[in-house]
Amino acid sequence: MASTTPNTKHPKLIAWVKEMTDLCQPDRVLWCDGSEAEAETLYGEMCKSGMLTKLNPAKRPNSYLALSDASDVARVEDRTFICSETKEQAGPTNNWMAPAAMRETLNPLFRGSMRGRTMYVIPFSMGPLGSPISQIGVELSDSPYVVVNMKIMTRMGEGALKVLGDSGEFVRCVHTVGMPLAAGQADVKWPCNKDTKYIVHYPETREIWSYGSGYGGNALLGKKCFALRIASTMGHREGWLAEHMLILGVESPEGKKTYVSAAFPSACGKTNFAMLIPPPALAGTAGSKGWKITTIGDDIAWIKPGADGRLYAINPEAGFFGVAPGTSTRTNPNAMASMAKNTIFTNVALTEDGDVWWEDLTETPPANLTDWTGQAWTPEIAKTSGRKAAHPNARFTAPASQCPCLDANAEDPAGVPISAFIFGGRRPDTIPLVYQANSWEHGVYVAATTGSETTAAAVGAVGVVRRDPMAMLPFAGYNMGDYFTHWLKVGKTAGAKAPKVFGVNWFRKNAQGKYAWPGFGENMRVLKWIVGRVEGTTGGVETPIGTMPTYADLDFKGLDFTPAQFADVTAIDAEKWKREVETSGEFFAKFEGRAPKEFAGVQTAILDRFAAAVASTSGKKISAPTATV
Ligand code: SAT
Ligand code: MN
Repeated sequence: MASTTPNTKHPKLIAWVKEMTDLCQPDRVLWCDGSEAEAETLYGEMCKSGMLTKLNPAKRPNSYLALSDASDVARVEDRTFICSETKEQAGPTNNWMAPAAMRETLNPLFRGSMRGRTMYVIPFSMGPLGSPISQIGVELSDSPYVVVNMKIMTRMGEGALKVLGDSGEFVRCVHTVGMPLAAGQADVKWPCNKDTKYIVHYPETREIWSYGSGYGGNALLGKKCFALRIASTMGHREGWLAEHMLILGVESPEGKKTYVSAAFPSACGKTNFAMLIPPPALAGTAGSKGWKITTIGDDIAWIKPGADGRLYAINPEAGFFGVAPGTSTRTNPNAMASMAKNTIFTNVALTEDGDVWWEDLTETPPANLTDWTGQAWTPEIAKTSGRKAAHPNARFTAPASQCPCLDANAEDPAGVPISAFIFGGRRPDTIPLVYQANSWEHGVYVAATTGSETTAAAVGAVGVVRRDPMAMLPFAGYNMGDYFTHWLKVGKTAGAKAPKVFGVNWFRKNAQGKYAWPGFGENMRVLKWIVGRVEGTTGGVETPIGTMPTYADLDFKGLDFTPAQFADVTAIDAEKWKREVETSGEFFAKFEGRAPKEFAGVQTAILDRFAAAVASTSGKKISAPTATV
């Protein structure tokens, strides 16, 4: 149970908690042990205060619904700062303020910020307890919602303190909702500060200060703030990678396991890919063994060189903080099973029988719901007003241990060896279904040029490629130019043991403007080719952009997919690639000479190969590969 006395002897931790208590002035301080009893008590208190609604235990055992303030529903990138010593260290893609100036800004805000509230001391391990790749953090927060979410998302409590011991290093995380209560003042259901928000990182001192938001990545500081922004700077210094990547295992019918790690910008189906279910023809039937996908993580990977020179990855998280809308038994049965119980839902709709609902969970929406803003909702209301039942960024927080396809080695402190990196975005044209980079340098270039084409759903111009290198644009804790160079270095050190790198695109459209690839479970066919390339058992053809499969190289068993359709998803056009290289070059120019010079070499090689190919086909366009090498 949470206790008012420290459950540690760590002098620096105790002193820091005292210092923060003096600054934030909470009514009381509770040291969390991460026990079930502690969570029970907090859930009970939050149901009483109205912050949570307990769901029907017959439908959704031990699960809760939180509805946030309507202004506090997502990460706030414009309020996110990397306060390194110099602006150059943060680079052109991060907001920066000098550490001293930021401390002067934050100190008055944090002074007295927790009045009327409890400060919870939340020790946690990112990664399996005691793994050489794991790191310890301690979050101080005045939100009980943060405590119960951190219990699901991290290894939280006594175990983490034990690893920390009396003198271990830890990342200091302070979080306040920024809404102190005067004596006798009633609380609101979702406290936050509507006017002022700061998500601040000090890489040099490994500190995170978060003010004014109670939501997800702004408040669960182990996730994007620590596991990506701070950890990426640690990795830069120490020779490892903290990446916005899923990790999955591909098991062949013979039982051989290959691990791959993949990065996609948001809205590309990352969680679905991490939990992919192969189509029946590849999955095998009763009696015949087939291909199987197992999940290590769906969002973040920490990757370190092992003693044998290969790169080993762990998932620093212990749960999934996934987007609910669009998730269903059709798109992701494994995610649905993961959230069947012991789950916190945020900003989804409530059904009449005390369960949850969101857009596309079922084909036919229920007749009556309470929507995420707490108002009555019917399909008619949705039709006339366009009002959604769930917020588009509504989330489920579910324990990874409940995932039916969780990999047997998910808790292995040594991590799993990565054989391939995969990068993809939403590209209606230009980028083929899959291609393999020719070298590590070329692979890092593929990763660094990752991006999605903008759609009408986002503000700004439609149809331009928004670059999101390694899907890390909002998460790199230092200059992305240096980050690219670091990637080059890590692969160079691994040498021949470096993972192979692949670009993919599940979102290619045909001449009719329709998606040309079925996606979802069918992506297994691409994974099978990738594994074959890693093993050296599958063919491919060299093209100006790398090695691609021919129609015969992909396994289309059980799928009616014609060579003409294959041409739709694999054609590469010299003119479009010229533009692709140009716009990538414009993006790299933003880094003022800090983007690696190797990228220019890769670009020249691509253009040269296109020129040669066009010449050899007497001016005709290059089309889908037909012959294998
Ligand atoms: O809010 S989180 O950062 O945890 C999730 C996301 O936006 O990717
Ligand atoms: Mn993410």
